[in-house]
This record gives sequence, C-alpha cells and structure tokens, in this order.
Amino acid sequence: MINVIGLGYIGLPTALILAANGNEIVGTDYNENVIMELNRGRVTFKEGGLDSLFEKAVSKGIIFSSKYQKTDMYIVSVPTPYDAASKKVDARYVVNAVEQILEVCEKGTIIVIESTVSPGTIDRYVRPVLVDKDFKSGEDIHLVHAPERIIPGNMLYELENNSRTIGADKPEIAEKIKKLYSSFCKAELVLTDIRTAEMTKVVENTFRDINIAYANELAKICRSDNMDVYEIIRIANKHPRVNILAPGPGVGGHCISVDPWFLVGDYPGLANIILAARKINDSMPEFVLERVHDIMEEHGMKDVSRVGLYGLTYKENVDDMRESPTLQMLKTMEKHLSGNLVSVYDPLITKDVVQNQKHSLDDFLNVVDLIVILVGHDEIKENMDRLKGKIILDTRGVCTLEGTYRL
Ligand code: SAJ
Repeated sequence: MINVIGLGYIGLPTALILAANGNEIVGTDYNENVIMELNRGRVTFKEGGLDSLFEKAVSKGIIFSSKYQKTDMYIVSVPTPYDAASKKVDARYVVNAVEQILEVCEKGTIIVIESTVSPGTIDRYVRPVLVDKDFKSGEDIHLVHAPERIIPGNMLYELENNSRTIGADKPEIAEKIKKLYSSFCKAELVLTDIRTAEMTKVVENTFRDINIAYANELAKICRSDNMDVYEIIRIANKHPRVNILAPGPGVGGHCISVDPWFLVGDYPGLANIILAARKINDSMPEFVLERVHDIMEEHGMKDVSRVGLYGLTYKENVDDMRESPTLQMLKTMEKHLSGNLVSVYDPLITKDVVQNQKHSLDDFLNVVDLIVILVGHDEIKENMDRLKGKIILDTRGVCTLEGTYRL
C-alpha cells in the first residue's frame, strides 16, 4: 500500500492516477474538510478529466483518511512556500510530513518527496529529521525526490505523457520508484541523484520565468515607444530558433512565481538574471494599473467605479487563484487609482473572495465601461461580441475587437 500525503493540486491527481492503475492507495490530508469532501464523492478543485479519474480510482478502492498509514511507501506532496524575508524555501510542511511518517512507518520505508524543493533541501532539512529520530538513511528509510511537471489545465494528459526525474541515493531504490511511476507514466523516467533532481526542477520553472520576463520587458519597451509588441513577437518567432513567450499582467501560480526565489535566496550574488526576471514579472500588475490610469484619463473617467477586472485566477481555464496578478493588482490599487471600488468577475470563482465581485458576465457587463481582461478564459473568448461598445484593455492578447488597448 502507498500512502500519498497531501491531497492538493498535485497530490490528489497523483493518488487518483496511481489507484486507477491498480496500485493500493490511501490518500491522506490533515485538512478534515478535504477528506470529508472526497469521501462524499466530490473532488476539491476543477481540472479536465479529474471527475472521471476520481470515479475510476474509487472503483479500484482508493481510501481517503486524515491519518497517516502504517506502510513502507509514502509519496509526499505538500506545499513548499518560500519565506518572504529570506527568499529561501520554507520546508516546514515537508519536515512535518516526514516526522509524522516516521511515527508510523515500517522498516525499510521509501519516502518519495514530490513537492518542489530548492537544491539541498533534503540534505539540510529532511535527513536531520531521520537522524533525530534514530533512523538510518539508506537502511531504515530511503529518500527519493521525484518532482512533478504537470501543468494545471492539462494535468491528466501530462501525468501520463511527461518525462520525469527520479532522484535517489541508491539505484535499486530509484528503479523501484521507476516501476511504480511506470504504472501510469508512458514517458521517459530519468534516474539520477537527489540533489540533481532538486536542482533540475527549480531550473525548469526558472527558465520559464526568465522567458516570460523577456516578453514582459519587451512589452514595456514597446509601450514606451508606441510599438506593437504582439506583432513584433509574432514576426520574431518566425525565426527558427526564436520562441518568445506572451507578455501578460504578471506571473502567478504556485510554481513559476515561487521557485526562482529559491535560487535567489540560496545563491545571492550569483542569481542575477533570475532576480531581474522575478522583479520584472512582479512589476507587471503595477504596470497594468498605470495603463488603466492612462486609459481612464484619455476617456475622462474620474473614478474606478465603472472599471471592471475580468479574471481572478492566475491563468486561463483553471480555478486556482494562488499568487494571481489580479489579486496583486487589487493590493496596490489605491496607489494608482482613486475613487470607489472596481468590479471584479471570474466565471471560475463562484465564492465571494474580493469586494464588489460579480457572479455572472451579465451582472459584470452591466456595471462597467472599461474592462481589463486579466485572464483569457474560454468564456470571454466565446463572448467577445458582447464586449462591443466597452473600452477594453486586453493584457492577454485575446481580444480581437477594434480599438482594444493592449499592454
Ligand atoms: N504566463 C505568461 N506568459 C506566458 C506563459 C505564462 O504571462 O507566455 C503566465 C501565466 O499566465 C501564469 C504564469 O505565467 O500566470 C505561469 O503559468 P504557466 O502556465 O506557465 O505555468 P504553471 O505555473 O501553471 O505550471 C508550471 C509548469 N512549468 C513550466 O512550464 C516550466 C508546469 O510544467 C510545472 O509542473 C508547474 O509549473 C509546477 O508545478 O512546477
């Protein structure tokens, strides 16, 4: 039996796909509400195909419990935030999970850490826990790092089709985990040591952050000199070795906006491009607010009560708001714009999470003159005609209506 610890955005689909492919799985989360929901037969977030995978996993006998199970294999996928002051990884949830595993596990247990961690985290924070509790690493307990690579919005396809990295101290342990992951993953499973696996994962997300920052910096340069960044990127990308990403209102999500900080925190003075990229991407929500300010001035709009922000999630067609550019904008709103509250609407966020939130596109359109498209959900793409007559600032390059303002 395998006990999957942490049933969030990564742990839940991982537990389900393992169960659906014939592995005996108990999914554990310390949040009783999550367990309650799952035991009632409801998945805790939206993702294409997750409902049917859930049904399949349940039919194969997956169990959900808030208690850690006594077994010889654990997969840990708990959050790894960064400490805002030091920028270093905050490994407390991983450490806590490992401590609890050690309370109940059998001898010879394998603990697979899936959570993204900065290079050296397992040596620095996890191995000492084993020593403290009198466990011998490599004998009583085997540590493995197998970071995931799936992208929200296409998780289930990517779980099966993305290559992944498995870092372990001993090749035979890595092979054992390779066999387990091969039960659902058809792509290459690369075996290496733990530190290389840790670094590789962080390097991948940092690569993307830097490339998005390049697009965002180009947007600012082009704006300052009245050039069309989208047209320039479109043409530049015809070069066989150029692939510039899309500028946007900032980088959100729990991965790309977080992982590069681990390198900045651990290698200050060396991580220069990485730090610059982070700063550029973090400056985008304020850049959008400046654009809103200028457009309002151009149209003689005095206060923001007729301004509407479309989209609360960090990207299109997911219901995840972590580190979302819209939430970042709302935090610094007062510095740039005066007046009443803006209206906010996102078709995928049904709960009230911010002030003046609307719950249907109609309600939203009725109260706004200037719409800032912050997320290119399918809903807005399919209803573009209904925005006719509004002033539009499109930060995602999705609006085809004439007269649309862009980044
Ligand atoms: N974004 C842009 N311009 C772009 C692409 C993205 O502004 O051209 C923005 C998005 O709107 C979003 C943020 O960047 O706010 C990140 O979105 P994303 O779709 O690029 O990535 P995530 O965070 O959803 O998922 C990433 C993926 N990593 C990479 O692409 C390197 C995924 O493969 C990882 O598994 C995941 O992080 C993770 O857990 O690390």
